Amino acid sequence: MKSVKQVFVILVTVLSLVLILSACNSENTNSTNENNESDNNSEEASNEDSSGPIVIGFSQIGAESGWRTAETESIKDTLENDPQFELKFSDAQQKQENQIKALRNFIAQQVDIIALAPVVESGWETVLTEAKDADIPVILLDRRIEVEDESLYTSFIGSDFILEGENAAKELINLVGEDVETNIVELQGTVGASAANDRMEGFANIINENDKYNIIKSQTGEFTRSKGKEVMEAFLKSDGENIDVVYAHNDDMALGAIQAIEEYGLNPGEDIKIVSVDGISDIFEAVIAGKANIIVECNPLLGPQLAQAAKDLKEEKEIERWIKTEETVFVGAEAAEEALPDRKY
Ligand code: GZL
Repeated sequence: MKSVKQVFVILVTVLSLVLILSACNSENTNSTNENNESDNNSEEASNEDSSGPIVIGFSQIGAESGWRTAETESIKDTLENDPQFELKFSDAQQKQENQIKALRNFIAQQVDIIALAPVVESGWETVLTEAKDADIPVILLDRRIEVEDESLYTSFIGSDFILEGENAAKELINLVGEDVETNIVELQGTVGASAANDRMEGFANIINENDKYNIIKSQTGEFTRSKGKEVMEAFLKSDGENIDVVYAHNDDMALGAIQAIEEYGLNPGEDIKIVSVDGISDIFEAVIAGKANIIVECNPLLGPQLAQAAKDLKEEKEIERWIKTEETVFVGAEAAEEALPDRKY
């Protein structure tokens, strides 16, 4: 018959064994959890790896200007040299119907993200609704769109065109003087493009406050050098001696106008002042040569911002509705000469 003491010792031994075993067990559980967790992490990691690159379908407007070419290069350089991305590129040759076709293609290929530089502001509801129904986020590049349902696009990466137009007018009045009778001809960008509509609006906001400044002619030069020259030739033919300033919505049209003014027999930059938007290197050369006067910068190097936005979207992070590009203004040959060596487009 076991003594009470012996029974007690046995009980204590059994109890401590149970405690030790349960402690080991919970340790194992933790480590199993940890293992599971690390398995999950590695599985997640492998998932990310196995999910492959972020596929971006980019519908570009075309190659109408030096600015547009610089934007395309920035996006291709950024995305095509980074294994995190696969870029599907489409050039619409300035036609909205080609952009709509390209977007439908991207939807059919189930890309991860659609990037769209919309040639004009309207006519996007149907195809963007198809993208939304396919759960493909759309990022607008460099031009805006007008839609009732703002959820049809996730973000706009680009400039404040109204501010660009206002800055162009303010710098012009600074250059010429508030009390000087000044007749302006305006070379508009592509009809219906937000960049053209807003640059016109911003410029008029300031000019209309001063009755000495008058926009006597305004017509589209389609953002191209050749059309800008052609329209300027017509302006000179009808109002030559009466034109004091050219306000061009982009450098390519300004450079075409400079050519027309020289062929007409006047001195661009002196007889007729030139105010232009974009900031491609050719316009810096023209200002340095005294053939143009004011450059309002519009940054086309949007590749890095698009890449960052795409990564953030993939990681389900919030992105800003408007990812703004920072820009400045250059007035006169000295400022242009100083800036030119650092220009990247
Ligand atoms: C601006 C862009 C405009 C440029 C032009 O973001 O849409 O289109 O100013 C280009 O040079 O053609």
